[in-house]
Amino acid sequence: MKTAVYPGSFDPATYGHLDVIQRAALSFDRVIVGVLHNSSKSPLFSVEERVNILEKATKDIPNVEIKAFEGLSVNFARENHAQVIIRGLRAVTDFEYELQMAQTNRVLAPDVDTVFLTTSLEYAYLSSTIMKEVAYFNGDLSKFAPKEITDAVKKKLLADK
Ligand code: COD
Repeated sequence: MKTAVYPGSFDPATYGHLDVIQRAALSFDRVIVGVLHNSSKSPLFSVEERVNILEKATKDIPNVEIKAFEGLSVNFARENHAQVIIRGLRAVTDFEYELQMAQTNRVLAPDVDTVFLTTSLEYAYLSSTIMKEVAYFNGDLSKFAPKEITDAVKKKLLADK
């Protein structure tokens, strides 16, 4: 069985992330999305909220599971018997960081490979950070993520204003 993990912050998930998940699910028997619980960062959404958001958004894809994880992505991959780490690539700006991370992961775990899925053109500009920035100024988020997610982002960001 070919298993892939797709680790990330997903704070929160966007159409860009969901597109990568859908496409990975076509190529692997099992895709486990790993939501990083990083106690040194203060994300907008708690890890439980980020997991919940992704579970709802991927409920119709039978071979996708969502799990929280702490620590190294390669350990998360090994714990889940995954042969592959999926990462998304948007632009050259992603490439340097992603290459360094893939190479480091290969040194740490030669049995786990990284597979890059290039962004779909319509989501090439999109990130969770961009979505939160537009939400903060009460802009239209409909192109960035499903309504359930964009409503949750606005609720969080506009409640404190
Ligand atoms: N289109 C395509 N791909 C996209 C898009 C888009 N619009 N938006 C985001 N992506 C991709 C990103 O390029 C990334 O590959 C993935 O989706 C997740 O994105 P984010 O921003 O939610 O998550 P990141 O990049 O902050 O996640 C970083 C990790 C949590 C994976 C990383 O910090 C990590 O592995 N941490 C654990 C410690 C570790 O193992 N470090 C590596 C050793 S150096």
